[in-house]
This record gives sequence, C-alpha cells and structure tokens, in this order.
Amino acid sequence: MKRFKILFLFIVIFSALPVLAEDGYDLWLRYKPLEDVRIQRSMAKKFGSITVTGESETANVIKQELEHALGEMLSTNISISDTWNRQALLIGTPETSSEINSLGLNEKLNSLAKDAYTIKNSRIGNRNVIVIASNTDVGALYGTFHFIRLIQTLQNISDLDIVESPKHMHRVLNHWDNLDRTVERGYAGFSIWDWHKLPRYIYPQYHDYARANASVGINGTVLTNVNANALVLTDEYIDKAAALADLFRPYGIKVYLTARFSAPIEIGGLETADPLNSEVKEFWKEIANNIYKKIPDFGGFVVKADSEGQPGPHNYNRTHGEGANMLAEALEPHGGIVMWRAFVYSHEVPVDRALQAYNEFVPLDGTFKDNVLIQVKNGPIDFQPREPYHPMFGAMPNTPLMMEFQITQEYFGHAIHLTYLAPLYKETLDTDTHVQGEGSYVSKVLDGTLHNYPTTAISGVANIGTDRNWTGHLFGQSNWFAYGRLAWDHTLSAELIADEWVRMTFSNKPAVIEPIVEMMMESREIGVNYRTPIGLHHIMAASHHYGPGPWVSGRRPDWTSVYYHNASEEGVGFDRSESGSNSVGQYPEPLRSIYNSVEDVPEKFLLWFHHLPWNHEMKSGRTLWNEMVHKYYTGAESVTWMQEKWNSVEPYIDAQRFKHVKQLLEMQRQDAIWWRNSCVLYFQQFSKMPIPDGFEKPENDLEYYENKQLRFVPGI
Ligand code: GCW
Repeated sequence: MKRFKILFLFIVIFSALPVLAEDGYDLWLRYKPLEDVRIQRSMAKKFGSITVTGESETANVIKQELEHALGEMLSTNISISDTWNRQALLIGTPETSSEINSLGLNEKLNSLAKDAYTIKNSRIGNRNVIVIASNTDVGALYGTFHFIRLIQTLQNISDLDIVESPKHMHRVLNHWDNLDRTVERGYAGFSIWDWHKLPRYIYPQYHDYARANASVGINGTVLTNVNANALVLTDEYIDKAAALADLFRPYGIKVYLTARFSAPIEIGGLETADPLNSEVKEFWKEIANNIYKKIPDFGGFVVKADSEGQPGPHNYNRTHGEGANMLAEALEPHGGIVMWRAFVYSHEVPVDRALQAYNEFVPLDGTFKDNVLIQVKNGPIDFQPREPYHPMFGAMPNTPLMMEFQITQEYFGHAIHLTYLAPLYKETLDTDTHVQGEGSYVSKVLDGTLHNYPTTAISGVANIGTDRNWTGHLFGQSNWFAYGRLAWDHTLSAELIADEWVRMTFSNKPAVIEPIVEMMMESREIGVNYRTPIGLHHIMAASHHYGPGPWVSGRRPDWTSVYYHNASEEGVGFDRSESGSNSVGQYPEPLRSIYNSVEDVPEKFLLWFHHLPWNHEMKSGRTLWNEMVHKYYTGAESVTWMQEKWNSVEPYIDAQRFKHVKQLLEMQRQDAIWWRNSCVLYFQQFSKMPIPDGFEKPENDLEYYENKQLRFVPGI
C-alpha cells in the first residue's frame, strides 16, 4: 500500500512539473533520455561500454559525441575503449581496427565515394556487434551521427545493414557574412564569425556549428559574402580564417573564401584586375600560396563577378571563362576549386533576365579548367518561392554545374514565417530535364551521373546567425537540416527528412510528429499561394523583400515588379513563350513545347511563361482572376490551419519553444493577409472584376497598403 502511495505521489509531482524550458540551441542534436525506461535500461546495458578505434582528432570528436549522446539518451556513463574487448559497438576504419579489417568490408567501401560508411550488425568471434566502419575517420564520424540518429528516432537497430555514400563531393554552406558581422539576407542576428576576436578567441558555438554540419554531412563552409571584401585575402584575415579551418578540420569541414575580382587593385596595388595580365595572375598565385601555407586543406574560392555591381572579367572585355580559369590556375597546384557563380545579369541589355545566364555561360561549355564548377541558382531569376528549374542544368555536359539553393528565407518571410523548404529543393532536384531521355533529373546533372562530371558539388546560402537558436525561427533549423540531408542524398523524401527532424527536435510521440510534419509539408505551397500563385514572381517589396510590392516600379526594370507581372487590363503574366522572350527555347524538348503551350504548362508556372487575359479559363473552371483570388485567400486562410496544428502539440512541448513558434505563426497569419489584400487589390485595378462572394473584403484600400513602410528590416 505504502509503495502505491509513493508511486502516486511521484506521478502527481512529475505530471505537475512543466516540461523544462528549452531555447533551441541544441538543434536536432538534442539528446534527451529515451522516454521508454525499459528500452533505455537495456540499451544502457549494451552500449554503456563501447569501442572507438583511432587516435586522430576526428576519433576524439567521435568519442566526445558518443559520450554526450549515449550518456544523455541512456542516462548512464559511457566508457569508451580504444581497442575492442567484446563491446557491442565498434567504430573505426580497416586501418584503426584489426577486427573491422577482418570483416572484409574494404572492397565495398573502396567502391564507394570518399567518406562513405557502413553500419552493420555483425558477428565477431561469438559476439554480436554493431560495426560502424569507413575508410576515413570522417566517414566514421558520419556513421556515428547516423547511429545516434537511429537511437534518437527510435529505429530498430537489431538488423542493420546500412551503406551510405554521399551523392556530391562538396556539400557546402555559403555564408553571406560580412567582415563587420552584418549578414546579407541574414535574419538570425549577426554573423557567428567574430572576425575582431579571431584568431585568439574561439566561441563554443564554432564547435557546435561544426558538429551540426558534420551530423548531416556538410563538408565545406564559405565564410564570407559573395558580395566580397578583398580584405579577407590579406594576411591578417587569413590567420583568422585559419583558426576556423583548424577547428573545423576534425569534423571534415573545409573552409572556402569569396574572392573579389578587383582584389589585385584593392589590396595588391596593381592598376588592373585583367585576368590575362601577368601581374594579376601572379598576384592570385601569391594569394593562393599564402593561404595554403596557413590552411593546407583550403577548399577554394567562390566568385560573384559581373553581377549586381560586383567587378568581373567583363570590365576588361574578358569572358567568365577567362576570369574563372585565371583563379583556377592559382589554386590548381594546391588542389583547390573555383565555384564561379552563374548569377549574372544586366539591365543594360534588353534581354529577359531569365535568359541571360544561359546565354552567357552555355557557349563557354568545355572551356573551363578542370577545377572550376559553375554554381547555378535553382531557378533562372532569383530564389523566388517558385521557379521552374534553371535551364542551364543539362545544357553544359562538359562543365561541372553545381546547385545553389537558398536556405535563408529572403523571399519567404525571413525568420518570421514558417516555411519548410525541402519540398522546394525536391521540386527542382526531381525535375526531369529529358536531356538524355526520360529520367534525366536535375539531381543527376548535379551528382555527376548524367554527364560524368569529375567533380560534383551543391551549396546552400546559410540561415545561421548569433541568435540563441541559430536560425531566428526555430523551424529555420529544419531547412539547414534538410539542405544537409539532401546534399548527402538527394533521393530522400522531404517528408522523411521532416519526420526525422521533428523526432530529433521535439519528440517521438505521434501526437507531435503527425501534426508538425503535416504543417511543414504544406507550408511551402501555402507560402506560394499567399505570395506568388500561378507562376507570379518577383512582386515583393523593394530592398528588404519581406512584404508585398506588386506596385514596385520606377527603377531599373529588372528590379521592379511590374516588369515581371506585366499586369494591364488585357491580362497578366510574363510572356516567355516563343512569341514572347522565348525563354522556353532554352529548355529541351518535350519541356519546351510543354512550357510553350498554355494548355500543357503546369498551372503553377502559367504566369511565369504566359501573359493571359483575366477571363482565361483555368483547369478548375474558374477564370484566371477568380483562381488568383481563390489562391490568395486559401493561402492566407491556411495559416490559421497551421496555427491549429501547432496549438495541438502544446501539451507535449516545452513552453518556451511552443510560445516562440506560436507568436511567429500569428505574425505570419497577419502578414499573409497583408500579402493577400495588397496583391488582390493591386491586380483588381486591372482585372476590374469583383472579389467573388464568400471572401471577406480587404479591410483597407490599396493606397493604405502601398504606403505601408517597413523600416530597419534586417539583412539588407
Ligand atoms: O537574391 C539576391 C539578393 C542579394 C544577393 C544576390 C546574389 C548576395 O537580393 O542580396 O547578394 O541575390 O545572390 O548574389
């Protein structure tokens, strides 16, 4: 009886305690004791003592991570030995462990990409052992994180035979971070790189940043903004970058920098930056030699040239090929690469911006040096909520193209709106370009299988800053995570990645997973609907890009909204068909014909490719105007649905993170209505058609929305 009383008291006390507050700092590496105590105990018995072989710094990282992760999740002290003594978990390489060597995994591992790994239930002697093996220490680290994830997400680990090999060689984050610590399009505080205190002061965050990246297989970080400052190439700053490189090395992460094309003038005292000038060439070689002295595994340069005011080879009547090759030559002896961006367009030529990069680069196919990759944004304009894939993918079989995704939500509500971006990434990756017949997916261009690229890479513009939770919006973490998971393996589904992230970030309870995953999976389409439905694009407010601005005009046309939506009483949309700018002509068949046809083009791209009258009949039977209104209203309305989903998890989530997301969702709801009202009222001036019955009328008039100004928005 007494025992029951005590038990009862326990239950009362514990159920009355609020779930402890959390600030999100731990990201998805949130190691809480497993909820099922029986499982926890039996696992503690099994994995309380484990083996990690090897003495490298990476092996030490593996040990620390396991001590932390297993220690917390299994509520026990983990003892780790360097040599195998019948423990149930054995980690290492064929070189560091004779047991692993004897398992005959070498052949398999050798046939895979660098840093591939296997996790396998094996038998050594008469013992059942889970073996995590790779040819490299870093691969063993990746395998370790995978194993931790299996435990965190409560997967069955009794019959594992996992083989993982990364699909891209270079899986890179691009920080648009400035040396003064502001972040271009950054919404999570300031830059995490404290250049002023580097190299002498190292924040613990730098380690946790590296852990988080390694946990999803990210193996490169471009520390600085593509709108570059040449100073980063001076001795003083190279020392600072070297301190970060030293720190990241054990996690398998290489450091890259952005190279400002005019650096020879700005820091080299030369009068020109002409890529064919011998002194200029010499300057870059010296820069490279100097960097490699301090950072022997330096990754290379990312370059934005001849774009949005950045200097480039055009200043000297040279091509992008000549510019890129000059830098490539300087890096070549050291094994570095150049990631040369294709985001090149000019308002001085009367050509549709969507066509310009292709026109510039495709004729140069095959002229780049082997260590050059061309970095192409997912769509032909600029990270819009929805764009068709960039037609350069598939069009340059002799030049490795790499993807640039945006993780930071420049056009997607900054760190205020909840938008899970994996569905956007997947939409592009899974597009069939047909360049070599059916199945020629964009992902196969990137991973090199389509054109046998010797080098492969993928990059994502980071959303990380000094905010305690790293990404401003807690759900921004899911986009960092998802980018990394897809950079490793583009075949993963957006839903599976969301499921993993929710389990690791919040809980394994179905009552938590189901509503949150559902909300995440819909969030991108919802965001498109209340911003830019049916193929509309680039109608955001000028400069900060946060709110609506369909009325933006009166500046260089390719930076206005009216250039892109082209609304008039006759209709709306950008005519990119054969009778318009003919951007469809850059797509291979059958896409060219599909996109060219008003009947066949997917409606999500309708106004991207076509200019149509307001009464054009849509597949739903509605007029184009009514369909547009319908999308804007259902989009905005759906944010209330997201709020309901979120509210349903309140009992299972700590109050701090719950409230954080709850408040942001309410801001998102209001902003969605702001977008809806602004756009509907704006376009109504041209359609001259009523808002259909059943939709509440905007509470303000168009003038009100046009005059609404936001000041001091971060990230500019
Ligand atoms: O998306 C646009 C941004 C610029 C950015 C540019 C680019 C770094 O508005 O802020 O500059 O693209 O990708 O170069």
